[in-house]
Amino acid sequence: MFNLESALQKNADKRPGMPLVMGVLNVTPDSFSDGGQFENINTIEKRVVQMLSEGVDIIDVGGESTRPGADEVSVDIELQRVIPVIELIKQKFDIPVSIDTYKPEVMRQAVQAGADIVNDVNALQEPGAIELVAETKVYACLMHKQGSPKNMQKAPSYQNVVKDVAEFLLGRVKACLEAGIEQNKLILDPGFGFGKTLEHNTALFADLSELVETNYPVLVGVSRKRMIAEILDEAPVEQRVFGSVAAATLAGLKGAKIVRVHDVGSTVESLRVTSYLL
Ligand code: 8Y7
Repeated sequence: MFNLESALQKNADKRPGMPLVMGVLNVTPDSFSDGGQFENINTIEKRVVQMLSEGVDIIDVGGESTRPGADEVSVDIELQRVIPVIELIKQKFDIPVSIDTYKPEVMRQAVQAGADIVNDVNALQEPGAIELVAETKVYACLMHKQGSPKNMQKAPSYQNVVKDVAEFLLGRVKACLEAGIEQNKLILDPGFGFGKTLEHNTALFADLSELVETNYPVLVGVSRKRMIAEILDEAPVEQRVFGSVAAATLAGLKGAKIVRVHDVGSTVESLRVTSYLL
């Protein structure tokens, strides 16, 4: 069984102050950065082997794109995409898997197939999601978002984005604890780019300590996102690697315990050098 605390401890011994690297494995035909590359299971397996060789710590399997403007997919299609992939990873490799979904039925079958972490951009708000995590005792990443992927970038607005996000996440923590989820099973994530302008994202990054100081492990996902493009004068997706690596490295320095990235090898290199010279 995967134990996040000992993984974090082992990592802290090896690379002090540096986060675990969660590698994105999209199993969707419409993912903006890996679109259409993973049509068959052999291609997926190759990608997993590559991420492992590059030093990935957790593999995040997702079957429904949550990028801004994306369409929703049915439970059946999502299951058809992700379950064989989780089974394959768990049979062939020794690596923790997270399932990127907000749907309780997908969570249930993914956990049955061996998933160790539920990565929910909806913070377990779907009816049945909290209960599922409480019963199965898996880890859960609670992410903040405003709106839904279809409309969230239209007009994001906050009183005080840092306070609003922290308040929301701590409210979800309370609901999780009341439902019987153990405290050490929770991970918090401000949800960069999910109903946030560049200003909002910048404020959340600047005050990441607000979440880090809760003592829950913080996950940061900024890889290849629009905020990187905006900082880099509208860089297209293939030109966001160095910016993404820089942001993930800084997130680690600011106390993030997990970074979710597409470019595992370059991120791991940056983190290794940074932690060595720190
Ligand atoms: C995040 C995420 C995405 C994130 C967590 C993308 C599934 C969009 N972003 N999960 N998922 N945090 N926990 O650009 O920031 O990768 S999808």
